[in-house]
This record gives sequence, structure tokens and C-alpha cells, in this order.
Amino acid sequence: MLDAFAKVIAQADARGEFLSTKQIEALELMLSEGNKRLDVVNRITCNASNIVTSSARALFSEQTQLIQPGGNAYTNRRMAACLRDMEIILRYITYSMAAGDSSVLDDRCLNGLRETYQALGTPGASVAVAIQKMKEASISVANDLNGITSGDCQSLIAELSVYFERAAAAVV
Ligand code: PEB
Repeated sequence: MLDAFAKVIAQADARGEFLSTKQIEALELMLSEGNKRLDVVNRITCNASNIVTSSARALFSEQTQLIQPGGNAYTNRRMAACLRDMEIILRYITYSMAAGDSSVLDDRCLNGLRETYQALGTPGASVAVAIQKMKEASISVANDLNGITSGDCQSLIAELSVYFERAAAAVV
């Protein structure tokens, strides 16, 4: 599991080189944007259950077969598993956002997830839709200007999107 700093250091060390000016500048930028990054993490964390439930509701209203008898989210047990899976994925995305690196998401959540869903008979494409909906909901809470000093969060939101896209692509 790496963060943005450990990753740059591991890459430089593998080549036996000092950090390049470009790498140092990238880390400097990460530090100067640190408060905004943590605000994004905090916003999503505080709204996690809302993000999960509203996204699940949106998924089930589009794909009603999932909650009908025989569907993959039919019975309370499967519904609970589905909501739990969405929460786990969202949680790892917030870790990646905090670390500025996707390795924690890749290694501890996405690795083998497609195969797990295949083995369970859970439709990965539907999980990907759920992840897309969580992406939209998370971006909207992260971008909410209410009660926060307004600033440019474009690159952080773009980075956040990449983690969601990565998760969605990993399950189909
Ligand atoms: C992944 N999900 C399920 C299981 C596992 C995971 C390992 C099997 C064991 C269990 O039921 O608990 N676990 C989960 C995860 C990590 C982990 C992400 C990462 C670290 O350790 N059903 C739907 C939707 C979708 C869904 C499309 C969006 O209709 C999910 C939610 N996951 C779902 C369901 C089950 C499941 C299990 C329904 C139960 C499947 C079953 O038992 O039939």
C-alpha cells in the first residue's frame, strides 16, 4: 500500500536516483492542496451512508429485476450484502483520495473482485452502475460550496473521478 510520497520514493529508489525537480514539485503541490484534499475526504466520509443509499435506490429504480424474486438484491440478506459492498468500495475510494494513490483501492478491494462477483453470480455491470451513481453523488457533496471557503477543486475532483472509474472498470 503506497501513498503519493511513498510511490515517488519507491520509483526513484528502484532507479537509484534522487527525486527529480518535477517529482518534488508534484509533492509540493500535493502538500499545498492538502487541506482541500482532506475536505473532500471528510465530506464524502460524513455523507457516506447517504451516498450509498441514494445510489442504491437509483440503481434499483433503473434495474428493478435486481429486487424482484430471484434478483441479485432480493431478500434482506442479499440487499444487505449489496449495500455493504457499495460502502466498502466507497470507503476504499476515500482512502485512495486521502493517500493520493490508488494502490490501497487496487490491492485491498478491487484485486479479485470481478472473479468474486462471477463466482457469486452477481452482475458486475450492475455493480459498475452503482459505482457510477456513487461517483456522481460524491462529486456533488465534494463540490458543495455551502459552509466552505470556495477554491479551485477541479484537479481533486478529476482525481476522485479516476478512482471511481477504476473501481467501475474493475468489476465488469
Ligand atoms: C465482495 N460481495 C459478496 C461476497 C463478497 C463480496 C466476498 C460474498 C460473501 C458475502 O456474501 O458476504 N467483500 C466484498 C467486497 C470486499 C469484500 C467489495 C472488498 C474488500 O471483502 N447485488 C446486487 C447489486 C450488488 C450486489 C448489483 C451493488 O444486486 C452485491 C450491489 N454482493 C452482492 C450480493 C451479494 C454479495 C456478496 C447480493 C450476496 C450474493 C449471494 O450470496 O447470493
